[in-house]
Amino acid sequence: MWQKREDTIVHEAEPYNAEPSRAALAVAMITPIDTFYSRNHGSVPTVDPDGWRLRVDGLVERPLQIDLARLKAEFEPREVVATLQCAGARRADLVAIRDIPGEAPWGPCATSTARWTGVSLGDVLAAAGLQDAAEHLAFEAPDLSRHADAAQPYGSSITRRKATSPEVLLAWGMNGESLPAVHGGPVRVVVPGWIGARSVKWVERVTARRDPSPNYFQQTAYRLLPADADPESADLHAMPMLSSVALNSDVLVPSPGSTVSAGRVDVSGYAYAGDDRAVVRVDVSLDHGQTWRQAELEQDAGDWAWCRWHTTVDAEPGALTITVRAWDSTGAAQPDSAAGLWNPKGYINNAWSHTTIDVAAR
Ligand SMILES: Nc1nc2c(c(=O)[nH]1)N[C@H]1C(S)=C(S)[C@@H](COP(=O)(O)O)O[C@H]1N2
Ligand SMILES: [Mo]
Repeated sequence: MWQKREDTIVHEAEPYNAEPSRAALAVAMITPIDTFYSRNHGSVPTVDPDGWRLRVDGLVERPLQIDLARLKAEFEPREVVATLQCAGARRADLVAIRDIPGEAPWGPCATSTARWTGVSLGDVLAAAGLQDAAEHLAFEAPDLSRHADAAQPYGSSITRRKATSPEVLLAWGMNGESLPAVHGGPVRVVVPGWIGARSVKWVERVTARRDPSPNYFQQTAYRLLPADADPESADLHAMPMLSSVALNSDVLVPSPGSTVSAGRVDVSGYAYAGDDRAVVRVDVSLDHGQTWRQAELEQDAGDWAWCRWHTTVDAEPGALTITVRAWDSTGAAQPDSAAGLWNPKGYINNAWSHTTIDVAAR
């Protein structure tokens, strides 16, 4: 479906929610379009590129209405290699601790990297003239989600500070092709370093506001609740709205449960630090975190892309658990326990990952 690989793991066919296998995701720094995960809250809308318009309104001096040709002609083209990661990535490890009803058990591959082409949102906002009072930029899309309480189209917002950073794009290109419908074509927002939910697909309106978007997906979903909160009755206003992506990492090869031959085993994976942080080190442990060795980091693809890593371990016959954790440029490391991070919506599991494989005698 949606021209994804045969081995894609489909959590839900409609709305379409799917992530690649670890082996497929491991292949390249830039994730091919047929491999890139896809997360949808409603049906993928069909938006005619010729009829598409972007409205820019709210707290601006000059409200705009721009078609695709003008967007391409009037603003400087930009290309950014950026990783998107869903706030629900690695939820499966939280579900294993305690069930999370109604949320897909995403693995680590709700994480993918593309070369995005478009224009800086900040350039378009400058043309509209942001008023001083504008603190948030809200995005609206036409896709209707039944999951929202009062069913409503998808929307979200980001702060003025992030929205005017040059890496935030209105993108129409993905890996050199025109943006496919399932990824938000003809035009989507790409907010590098922030949870995927803020990169609104099929964007048709940008509104400058004093406050965050009133949309369900800003106000209710994507808030981090404490473990003992009831999502139905919690006072959400006291709970943070998720923005930047947490420092995270996982093993992609070998996959959990696979069998390898004893001896030298190549291990590889990714690490990712959101927003203005960078991955500086990745550690691998073969004794559940008692002792660590450093993995080798591969050359990165710029500030907004994940960091791929690899190492070789000497494996003895029997069960082997490979534990991984990353460190970022602020000196922070991932937390050790997924149990300690469990939350009722299953967001942001960035605990050390444990991958257990079978090592067969040669
Ligand atoms: N309009 C719209 N934008 C959206 C969504 C959506 O359902 N509708 N899902 C969001 C979420 S939660 C994520 S993780 C990313 C996924 O982008 P992708 O499908 O291109 O991988 O899109 C975001 N943008
Ligand atoms: Mo997401």
